[in-house]
Amino acid sequence: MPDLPRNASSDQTVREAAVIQQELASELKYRLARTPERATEDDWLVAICMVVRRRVITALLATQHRRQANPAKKVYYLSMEFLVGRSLVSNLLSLGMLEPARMAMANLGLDLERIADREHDAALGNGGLGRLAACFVESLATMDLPGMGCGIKYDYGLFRQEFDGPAQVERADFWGSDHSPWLIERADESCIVNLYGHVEESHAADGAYRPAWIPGNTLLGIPHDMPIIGYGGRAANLLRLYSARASEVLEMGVFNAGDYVGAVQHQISTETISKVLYPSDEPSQGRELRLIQEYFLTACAMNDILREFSESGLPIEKLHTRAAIQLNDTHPTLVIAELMRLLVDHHKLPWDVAWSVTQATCSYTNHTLLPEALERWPVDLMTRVLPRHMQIIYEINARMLRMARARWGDGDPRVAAVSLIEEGGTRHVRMAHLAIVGSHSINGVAQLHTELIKQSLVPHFHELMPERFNNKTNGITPRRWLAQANPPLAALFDDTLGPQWVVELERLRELARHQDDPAFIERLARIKLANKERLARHVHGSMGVLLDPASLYDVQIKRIHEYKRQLLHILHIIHLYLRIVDHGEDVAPRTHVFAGKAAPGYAAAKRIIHLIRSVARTINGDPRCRGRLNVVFLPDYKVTLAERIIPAADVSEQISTAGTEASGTGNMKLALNGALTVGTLDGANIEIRECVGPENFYAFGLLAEEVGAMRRDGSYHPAQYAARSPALAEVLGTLIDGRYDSDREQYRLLYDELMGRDHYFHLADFDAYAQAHRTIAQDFNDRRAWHRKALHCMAHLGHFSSDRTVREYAREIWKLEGA
Ligand code: 26Q
Repeated sequence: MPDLPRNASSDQTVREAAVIQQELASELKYRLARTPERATEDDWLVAICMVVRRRVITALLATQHRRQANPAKKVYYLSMEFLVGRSLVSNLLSLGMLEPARMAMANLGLDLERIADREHDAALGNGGLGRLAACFVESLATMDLPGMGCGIKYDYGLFRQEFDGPAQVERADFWGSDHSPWLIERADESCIVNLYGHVEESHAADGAYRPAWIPGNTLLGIPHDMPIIGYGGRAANLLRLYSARASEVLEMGVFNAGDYVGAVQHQISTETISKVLYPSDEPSQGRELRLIQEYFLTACAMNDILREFSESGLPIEKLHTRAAIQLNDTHPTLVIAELMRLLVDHHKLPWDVAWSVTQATCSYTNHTLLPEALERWPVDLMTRVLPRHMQIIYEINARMLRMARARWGDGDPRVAAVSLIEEGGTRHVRMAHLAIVGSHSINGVAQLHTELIKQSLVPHFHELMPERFNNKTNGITPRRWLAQANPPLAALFDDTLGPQWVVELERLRELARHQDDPAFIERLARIKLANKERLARHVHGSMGVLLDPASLYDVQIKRIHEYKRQLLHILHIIHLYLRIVDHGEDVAPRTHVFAGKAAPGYAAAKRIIHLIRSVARTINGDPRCRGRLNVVFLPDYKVTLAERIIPAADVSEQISTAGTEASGTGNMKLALNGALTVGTLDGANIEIRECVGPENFYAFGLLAEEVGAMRRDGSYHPAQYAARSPALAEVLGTLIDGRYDSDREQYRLLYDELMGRDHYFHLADFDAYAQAHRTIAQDFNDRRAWHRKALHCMAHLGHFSSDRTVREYAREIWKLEGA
């Protein structure tokens, strides 16, 4: 059974395999000083990565050389997160080297799959936002568009998840980036980053205000480049990740003052800046280190952007003709103040000119509607860490408020609503407001989300500047999420459509012609079964749990968050369980697969994991459920685990409370791999449903509008739903009867929240959700009709390629040539 995609084997493959084999031997000998007899799998991993790295670098230099001859506008994608995952297989795939590499390894008596499985994931992101950034840089390279991702080289990625019984335990994820074969240190392009200190007021001879920022602390940003090779190997871009290092200049000063211990101390504290990725939902307000990380990224990236621009010889007023800066959420928003500072203080541009250049260069993507997730920084903190930037933010605000007053009148409440400063108690800087006023484009990530930004999140900004708001529905790269993750399905697509679908996903439309071909449907069914068997082997090997590949695999994999409603899913599983054990009913065999991490400080999310794992233990240990109901929570969800689970899914759970999930991208990955979706009309689910047709999408639940109305008028009373639905009442009762945990009070808080406030409307949607699942169970009985639906879905999902998304950004926001 193939685990990885296969390119056709030919004489050429044999020749290339021979070359690779020779290079492998050379790497092993001269880089690692090892003989093949003594080499470990990790040695071979290094050797094969080095062989691939040579070709990656060749492609990179060729791309840079070609572009130097013809300079064009370039996008800088600024993101605190790039959730890249592994790179060996994706690079092999892009370079068309998979088959020869496999053959070379086999000739040496080695298994490429086994070796590749030893690579550590680069987990430099939390979830959707970080993975989107990784898909975008891949699409940019594949489409040969000039672009660079700018991020942080964290020493520790997102924590590893382990379990102590049902409870999540976090472990540090040290991913060994200092020895990564995919990173090239560029110490020669290091930059200085200043922090703290004060602003000295002074005036130029002409009376112009010329402030000088006297920093209190200085550190170095060291770039590390990860080449991102486009599919087909024709172009490569860079993902540039900065690490922080103590600046020797400053250290010397401290030494001279005789404070030896202080100097060493200083080194420790500056180097913590790129030490660890913050888990989202961690209370970040007032976390000085996070603010410094955000500024560190911003300052390093801005330094590179201006250095590259200076090579054009153009005047700085033309920056926006050569550079587009995309802000991935508000996390890099300080770039607006930083660019203003550099243009006004260093390049001596008049404020208005500097402001026009900044706005024309920057654009902002919003990824969340949850009010508690909007970034705000205490003014005191910002003043202490970045005194000159705070002054600039005040000036931006003063000018914007003048405009708002001119428009609405002095006392109008809308004026205070758009202010960059939130008053009352401790004052805060509203980063989304800064991002909005400093950008020429503000986009949401799905149609509904963009509408909600305009109507509910920042309606007054929309009123002031409607032309800046636009939608860019998310997408995913079909290379990683189909060609790489699901080789058997990709092979079927190759056989049916030719190879071009990988870069033109809309070509999947032609699959629809095979909907009524029983032999084709049968092939699809077999592929799904093989993928389910493969996942079952993995689960058995890693957790010792046996799954039944003939059962329906119902999958919910994503961060654990109340709004994503894993709780609704587990309540429904309890309902199925009670139907079996208390009512003696027969239910169609099902396997429920969960995976996902809870932020370490998010107690409610941790309780949900605890409940799922306890219910799983109860159900899996109950002989009455054998062969009918199975529940697993797989530990340590990450890109690599997603690649394993997604091809094996029959049903994709996308059940967030309507109006809360900005887009979702797992919904796209699962559907593209032939899972049918049970989902609310939320985020990109709505657009997926439009594409695949309502008869191929199990929609249920309240609409965003209905949820919004009930929230506003306070008309939601969850206990009433429990009173009206015996099935629901029964399920809820088991949360506090000691069935899943010997401590009856273990899930009391959860129960009280559901019956009392139920902020995410679980109870309101429960019956509709259970009904949708009854339909699914019936439909799954007719296996041929089921796979026909799955095929119809896949055929109509071409729209959700990140190539399409990136092309829209490139044409409509970044204005890149050749997009
Ligand atoms: C902020 C401050 C301090 C520490 C962490 C953070 C932080 C980090 C990550 C806040 C939010 C995030 C991540 C947000 C995210 O992943 N949003 C998701 O973005 C996807 C891509 O657009 C969407 O598909 C999802 O709907 C959205 O939830």
